[in-house]
Amino acid sequence: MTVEDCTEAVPDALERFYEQLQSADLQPLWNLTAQLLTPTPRPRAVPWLWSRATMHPLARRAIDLVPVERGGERRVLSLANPGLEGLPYAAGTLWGAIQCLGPRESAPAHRHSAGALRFVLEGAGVWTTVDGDACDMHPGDLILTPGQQWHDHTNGGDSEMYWFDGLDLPLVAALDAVFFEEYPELRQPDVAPGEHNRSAADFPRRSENMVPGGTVAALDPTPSPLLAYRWTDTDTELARLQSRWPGSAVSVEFVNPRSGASVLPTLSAAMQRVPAGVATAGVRRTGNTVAVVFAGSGHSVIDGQRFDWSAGDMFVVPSWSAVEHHAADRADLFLLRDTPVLRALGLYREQALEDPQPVTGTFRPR
Ligand code: 1HN
Repeated sequence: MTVEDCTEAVPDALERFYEQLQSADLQPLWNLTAQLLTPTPRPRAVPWLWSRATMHPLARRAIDLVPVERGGERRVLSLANPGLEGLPYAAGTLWGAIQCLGPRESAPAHRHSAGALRFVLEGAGVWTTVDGDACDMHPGDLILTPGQQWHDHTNGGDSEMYWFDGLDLPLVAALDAVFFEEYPELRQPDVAPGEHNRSAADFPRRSENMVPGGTVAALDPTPSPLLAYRWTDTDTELARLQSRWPGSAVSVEFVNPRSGASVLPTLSAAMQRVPAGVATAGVRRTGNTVAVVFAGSGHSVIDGQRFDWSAGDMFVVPSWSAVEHHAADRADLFLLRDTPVLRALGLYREQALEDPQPVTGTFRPR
């Protein structure tokens, strides 16, 4: 065999070997290392924004066109991150959506292993019944429907109601732990007919239901027994923090009053208030964030791209993206995160950015 024969034989042999690996359902790590072991997280989800101006008329149209009934269960438009190639997920681990109910409609009772929360955007007269406790919903309220608890939504009034749904469904699906069940009837009975918001009676102290953002240390595999966090309390607490640190952004995290942990084992929920003309310090953190603009206007810079926003807009900050929020008018941002999961698994990291990010482009919403 000549030298030439040998060098020709080797590529052939290697090619044949790779074919054999493929037919044996084996893959060689030496060709995958750079793609699998990235120096820092490379989420497939991209920074993205859904404007109220686009979403609201489509949700409104769905009220006319699509009934809420068994099978479909909910009138929900999911935030589908374009980086996730058609999946109905806001980010790799988080579901985000706008849900609406027309006058006198009910969304049927069911339960699932995925944990959910609702942040109310606009409307009146709706309540969500959670394991028999009817929780009234007003704009700015946070309502929990923890995993495996029966829940249905009822609009007892004459106006349309719109809220944000946040769930850990993509994470639960990735863990192959999805369970779903319909309740035998359309609505569950109230445990105490006519008496709403029973969970609040046991936990009346605001100071135990919300804490300054970034101070939660506890982890708890059980969800909060308090099911509704009221905007009036959130607003009061933000105003109190703001008077202590005038001219700075402040935030509260909603907590489980029994343990001081995040509201759900998988999800944290917080509200950040940024005064007019103020910007938050730049940061990267592991884990995904879905932000819902409750009030005000401004812009966020995410990995150098500028995202302008105003009330009712929703946007995603994927894991390890650099982010800072700038308020034009005083802004209140509701923030949903998967932080408790990262912390429980020893994967949580954050890194303060030394300088404001240079802006290299502006996002144009569809
Ligand atoms: C769900 O049960 C609700 O109960 C909303 O309102 C959104 C998204 C995925 C799976 C279940 C609800 C949902 C959901």
